[in-house]
Amino acid sequence: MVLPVVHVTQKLTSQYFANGVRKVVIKEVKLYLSKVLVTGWSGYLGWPTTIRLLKLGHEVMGIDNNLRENLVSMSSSESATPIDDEKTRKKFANKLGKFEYRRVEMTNYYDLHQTIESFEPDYIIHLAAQPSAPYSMINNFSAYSVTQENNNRSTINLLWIMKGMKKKPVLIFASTMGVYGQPEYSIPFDGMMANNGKLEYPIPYMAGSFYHISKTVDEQNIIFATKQWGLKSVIFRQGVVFGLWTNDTELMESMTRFDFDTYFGTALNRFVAQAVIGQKMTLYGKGKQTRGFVTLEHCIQDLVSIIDRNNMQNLNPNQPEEGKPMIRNSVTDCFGLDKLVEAVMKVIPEAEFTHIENPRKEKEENDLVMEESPRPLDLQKEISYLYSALVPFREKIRKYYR
Ligand code: USQ
Repeated sequence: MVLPVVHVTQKLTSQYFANGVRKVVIKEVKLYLSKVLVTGWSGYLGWPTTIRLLKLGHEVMGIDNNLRENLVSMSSSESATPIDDEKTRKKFANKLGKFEYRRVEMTNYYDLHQTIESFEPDYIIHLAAQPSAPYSMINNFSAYSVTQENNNRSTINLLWIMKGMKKKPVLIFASTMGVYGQPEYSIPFDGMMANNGKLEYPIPYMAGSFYHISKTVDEQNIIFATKQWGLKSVIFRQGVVFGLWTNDTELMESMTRFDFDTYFGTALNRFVAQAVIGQKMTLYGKGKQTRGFVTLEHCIQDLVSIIDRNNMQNLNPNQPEEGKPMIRNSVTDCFGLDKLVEAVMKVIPEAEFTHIENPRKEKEENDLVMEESPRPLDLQKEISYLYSALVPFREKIRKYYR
């Protein structure tokens, strides 16, 4: 297997204590460092992913067009957490490593092409998209121009650019568990369906919104182009991401964004934001829908583990081969929405909820079973961290609900 991109030799110091004697051992190790292009770097996932990559020694270029920020403000809301401007974030990022950012409109093929050619990434983590299912269901403009056209054009531009590159980067595409819909069968680890014992076909797509359909089309285009042109790609299907805590929280002077509004706030994040201001948590329908949820930390770990080969003796099972698209789920555990509300009420006893008529057309009740086992999670600890992190921004959240 052809491996690394950049070799760096580092000296490691280990300490042993024997009979009270302290020994220092200097060890030579090789680190495999990469150049990573993060699209959507200034978003909820993009910023903590950028930080983690820099901390691990990778070089990062971030691109963004501020779509999320603009759409949230057009929805009369804003991030509950303060977001530093690009220059301030860059200054902070540069304390950790080599980081550059550019304002790039990914639907503009020429600009995107120039940016990628000049940076020559080894990996592209593609997070930039209109990410909201309810936003995509407002009208024909939100469904098509802002969601499907924007998301699909950006991804197809990336694929054609990659096709023409001599040294082809690996594409890591942020997709969604929503492409499965609410299936009755258990979801396989690699998202593929057996054909005569061979895992070959993606399991049927049953997306439940124009947004989720945009991800379905993106996936199909990636699978097709990967096979046709011998590209390397990983389709990364994440559950509903929640929380504000990551392993880098102590280090981060600059917080990531946190949306809580009807369109861009996702379930558990909204519930905690509502509890912070004494607003009843809005449980849609009976609250018996089950979804895959993933903590912010797990999601970043999963994304970065595709790139990071340093802890795996270079045998990272996440490395895709040419022409063979790889599918990965990113989930901590599956929960019914009512269970999440109960968990919030355990942490914040004064929190209340109300059932409201479901504005979405979805199964009232479903089980969701993943073939991979759930990861250890202290849900109450996550909720309680999130609650304390949001308390200072109470007024901003209250303003939205007024
Ligand atoms: N829900 C409520 N109350 C609320 C908000 C949502 O009960 O106030 C319910 C919804 O009815 C739904 C569930 O919570 O059954 C999840 O809704 P959501 O808004 O948290 O998440 P969703 O629309 O599915 O989309 C989010 C992200 C999207 C990502 C997706 C992963 O916006 O970018 O792709 O989660 S997944 O859901 O696994 O497809």
